[in-house]
Amino acid sequence: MFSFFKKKEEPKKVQEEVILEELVDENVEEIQKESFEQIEEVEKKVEEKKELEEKEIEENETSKGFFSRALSKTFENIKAVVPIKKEKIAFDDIEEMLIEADMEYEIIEKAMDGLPSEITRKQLRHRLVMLFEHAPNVDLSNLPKPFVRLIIGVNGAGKTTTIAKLAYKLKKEGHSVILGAGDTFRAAAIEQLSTWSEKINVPIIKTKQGHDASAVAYDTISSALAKNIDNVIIDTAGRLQTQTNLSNELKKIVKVCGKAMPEAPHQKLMILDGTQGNTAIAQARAFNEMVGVDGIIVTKLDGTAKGGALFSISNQLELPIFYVGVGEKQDDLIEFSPDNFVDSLLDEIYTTV
Ligand SMILES: Nc1nc2c(ncn2[C@@H]2O[C@H](COP(=O)(O)OP(=O)(O)OP(=O)(O)O)[C@@H](O)[C@H]2O)c(=O)[nH]1
Ligand SMILES: [Mg+2]
Repeated sequence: MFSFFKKKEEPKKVQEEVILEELVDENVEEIQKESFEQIEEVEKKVEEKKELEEKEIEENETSKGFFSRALSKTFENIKAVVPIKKEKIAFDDIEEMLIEADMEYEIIEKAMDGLPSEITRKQLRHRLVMLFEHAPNVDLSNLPKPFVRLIIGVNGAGKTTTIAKLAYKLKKEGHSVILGAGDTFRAAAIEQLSTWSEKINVPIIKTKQGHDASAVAYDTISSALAKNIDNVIIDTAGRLQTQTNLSNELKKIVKVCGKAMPEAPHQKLMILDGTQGNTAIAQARAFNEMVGVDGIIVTKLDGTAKGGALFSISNQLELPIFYVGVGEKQDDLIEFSPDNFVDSLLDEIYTTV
């Protein structure tokens, strides 16, 4: 009997133990699986964060690299004043360097007020970045559709070329674009933009020379609304028979844009020729009085030693610089970052980072 019970009991106990063990195993497995998944999740997040940080560093380095290559003429002049990189640089040398780069004296005085006789990178960086306090204030996540940009500026500043570069950039980023050939004053202007539109494969709305520019603006916005296009970029004439004519035409275009779409144009962008240095400021003021300017694009920085004018342009006009043009090709447009611009300049003269 005893043995019978014992015999019967034993397998039961074993069975229970097995079940218990299995249960424990399953639980452990479950817990292990869950914690593995959690670890994997955390590891994935860390990896993603690392990738993002690396991308950001890479982008900053690329942007800094662009500035130093594009502004090589400006930087050469600066290096003539401070040929050897140092940890601290004399006040007078910094002043001379900024004059060489075509920064206006008034701005230099303002930027350097109260700095010691030997200036560190950190001290100078803070003052220079401050000059660009009119940072772009656009909520990129919530743009109206289409987002309408009106491009204005004197003739030869680089309007048409910049429109092509901007359209190409937006397209590369996955946005749709339509161009409006609003410079109806010259036949060549319409042709120039048409050629670009074919080259970068972006649609264009145009009319004949001498026709109403504001009608082109209206049609371009209407077409974008009908076709669900993200961006409208409208070219304008840089010169008409008189300044009053130009002013009236621009005002009319702005008004008619608003009729095609409330709030349009969303950005009136002034194109300034960087080789003109500080004289471009007077032009911008004139256009600002005509129709109001929301931001600046400075072109032709590749061919000038006057890169320091960027400080004066932004500071005097109290406007943000959105992009800079650094060549004649569709790729030669850099998004302007005050931090990267100032850092690439300081990299040329300071040993410290
Ligand atoms: N090196 C250089 N040349 C540029 C840049 N941007 C424009 N250009 C050149 O400057 C010249 C004038 O440019 P456009 O785009 O025609 O200027 P615009 O303001 O449209 O001129 P109008 O139509 O006459 O009012 C052209 O030869 C362009 O190739 C730039 O960033 N760098
Ligand atoms: Mg043009």
